[in-house]
Amino acid sequence: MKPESIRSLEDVSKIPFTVKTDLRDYYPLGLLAVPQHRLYCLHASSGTTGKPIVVAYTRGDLDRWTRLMGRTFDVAGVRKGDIVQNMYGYGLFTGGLGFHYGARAVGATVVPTSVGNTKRQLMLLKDLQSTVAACTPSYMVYLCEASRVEGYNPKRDFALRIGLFGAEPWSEEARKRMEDTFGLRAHDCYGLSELYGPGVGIECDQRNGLHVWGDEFLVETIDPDSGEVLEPGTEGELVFTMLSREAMPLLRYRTRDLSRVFEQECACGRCHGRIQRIKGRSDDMLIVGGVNVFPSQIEHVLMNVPDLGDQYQIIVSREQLDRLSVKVETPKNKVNDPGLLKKAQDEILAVLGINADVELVEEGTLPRSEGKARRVIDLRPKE
Ligand code: DLL
Repeated sequence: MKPESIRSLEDVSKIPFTVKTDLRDYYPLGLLAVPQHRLYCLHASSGTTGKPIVVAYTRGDLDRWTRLMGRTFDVAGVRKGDIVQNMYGYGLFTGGLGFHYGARAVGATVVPTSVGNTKRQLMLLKDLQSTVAACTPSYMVYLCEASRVEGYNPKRDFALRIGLFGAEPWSEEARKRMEDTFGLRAHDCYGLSELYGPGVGIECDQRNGLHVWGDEFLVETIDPDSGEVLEPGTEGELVFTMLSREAMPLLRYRTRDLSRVFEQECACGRCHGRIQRIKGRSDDMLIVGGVNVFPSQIEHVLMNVPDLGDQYQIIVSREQLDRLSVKVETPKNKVNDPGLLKKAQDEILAVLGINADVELVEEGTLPRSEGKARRVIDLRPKE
C-alpha cells in the first residue's frame, strides 16, 4: 500500500488489518512511527503469551488523549468543582492515568486512590464527599455491598452523582444496582490500550449506545470469521483506524470486541457516531476484575514451571469480586509441594498481574477431551 492508494473512504478497506499479535511480534517498540526520543510515555496491556504489549505516546498523543478524556468527562456531565475519586489502577494500565488526565482537562479535582483498599475508598468517598466515581463496574457493584457491610448508608453518607464505568462488560442489572444504591448516574466508558486507553466511547445522557470520537477514530464493523466489512447497523467485530495518533497510528486495528454501529442521530444532538454497548468478544480473552487474561498466557506460564504438567483448567468465579483459580496437574509426589505451588502462583502474578488460587492435582485427574479442550470454566453470573 502507498498513501496514494487511499483516495476515498472505501479505499480504507484495502488496508490490511492490524492485530494484537502484530504488537507481540514487534515487541516492545517495533511498531513505532516516530523516533524513540519523541516518546513521552509508555503503557502496557496483556499480550497473549508471557510478554505484555507496549503502547507508546508522543507529547501530541498525550495531549490528544487528554482532550478526548476531557470530552468524555464532559459528555457524562463532570464539571469544575466535581471531586473525582479515581479507583482505576494507576500504572501500566491505561485506566488510572487516562481518567486522571480527563479530570484535569475539565478542571475537576482528582483523588488518585487507585484500586483496592476498600475501607479507605469508602472513608474517602464519605469524608471528601466525592461526586464522581471512576472504576470498573464489578468493583462498584462490590462497593454497593461493602458500603452496607461497613455500616454506611450510601445515599445519605455519600455525594456521588456520576459513575464512569468501563474496562469490562457490565449489564443493565448492574447499572440499576449501582444507581439504586448510590443515587448516581452510571455511564459506560469504552476503550483499549492500543487506541490510547479509555476515551474511545462514552454514553451520553440518552444512554443509548456510546459516542465514539469521530475526529480521531474511524470505525468499521467486520465479520470476525471472514474479515468482510459489514453494513453499518450489523453486528460484528469493531475495527478502528486512528486518525491523528503519532507514535503508534494503528490502521484497521481488530479489537475482537463485538458491537454494532448505529446510523441514527442521537437525540442528544452530538454528531459523533455511536456504537452499541460491547456484547462480547470474538476471541477467548477473559476479563477478570478488569484485568485482561488470555488462557494462552496462563498456559505459557505453567509450561515454563518445571514439574507442572500440560493439563490445566482455569475457573473464573465471582464471590464478591472476581476470582481466578487454576488447577494444574503434577506428578503424585509433587501434589503437596508448597514450593511448587508458590512458584506457580508467583509466576502467574508476575505475568498476569493478578493473584490466582492455584491447586495442584495429580496427573490424570483433569477431564480429557477428544475435541477442543475445555480449559476455561466461567462460573460468573450472566445477569
Ligand atoms: O480496559 C481501557 C479502559 C480503562 C477502558 C478504563 C475503560 C475504562 P485494556 O486493558 O487494553 O484497556 O482492555 C481493553 O477491555 O478490548 C474490551 O474487551 C474491554 N472493555 C473496555 N471497556 C469496556 C466496556 C482498557 N465499557 C478491552 N465494555 C477491550 C465492555 C470493555 N468491554
